[in-house]
Amino acid sequence: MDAHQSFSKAPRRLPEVRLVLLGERETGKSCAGNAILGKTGFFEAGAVTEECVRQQAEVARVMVTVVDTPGWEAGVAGATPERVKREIMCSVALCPPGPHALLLTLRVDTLVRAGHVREHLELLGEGVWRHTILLFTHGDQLREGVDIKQHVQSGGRDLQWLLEKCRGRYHVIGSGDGGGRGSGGSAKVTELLEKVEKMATMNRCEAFSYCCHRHCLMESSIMARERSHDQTVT
Ligand SMILES: Nc1nc2c(ncn2[C@@H]2O[C@H](COP(=O)(O)OP(=O)(O)O)[C@@H](O)[C@H]2O)c(=O)[nH]1
Ligand SMILES: [Mg+2]
Repeated sequence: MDAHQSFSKAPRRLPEVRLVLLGERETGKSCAGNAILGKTGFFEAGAVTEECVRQQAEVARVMVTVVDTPGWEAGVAGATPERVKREIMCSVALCPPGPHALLLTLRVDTLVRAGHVREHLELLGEGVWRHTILLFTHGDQLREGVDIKQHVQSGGRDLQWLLEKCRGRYHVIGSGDGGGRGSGGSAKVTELLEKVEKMATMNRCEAFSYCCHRHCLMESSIMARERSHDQTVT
């Protein structure tokens, strides 16, 4: 049986699935978004994502919405431009009433810095962790003989901290996963959607909406301020 069909036969609580991809630049957010939606070209991979982009597709007879976001730079704390921070804060407003899951992309071949991740993720509030799944990307780059479970278990303190914050939720994806780069990979997407459903059940199917409203209000007040500033200077 096709993996997507088996997902469609599983007990379903969510009539649709809404996801937001967050992470450092070049961790593979846009690629992962394409893999989830089953086609390359939904999101522009390999180029800097300047603004949030929302795309939708039916996956296993469920409408899946994915919001791709600009990533933050690896490096010094506090160096992320306000523009990127604003995009992160408003990403959740692009899939009202809020995403079921935030997928935090982490490359398997790069050291994780929890403080840096936290600085950006908690722009959405401390409640963000309840809805976050660690999405390991570049799964094809795992060291030979090491599977994702071993990679996670042998990860350093920063990774363990993130894992604990996400109550052990993680998934791995790599080139070839998803309909875009080969049909054999769709099982990985199916598994991911099942994990999202499971987490949503734990969250009583409540979307990540509280912060969404708070930050939408914040955003509209920023925009209003900018507009009034424009009017003042012209
Ligand atoms: N080998 C490998 N390369 C990947 C994978 N995912 C993304 N890439 C490459 O990593 C680069 C950045 O990917 P992209 O999705 O644009 O990252 P983003 O900046 O986080 O959106 C691109 O050149 C992709 O082709 C993966 O799973 N495996
Ligand atoms: Mg991108």
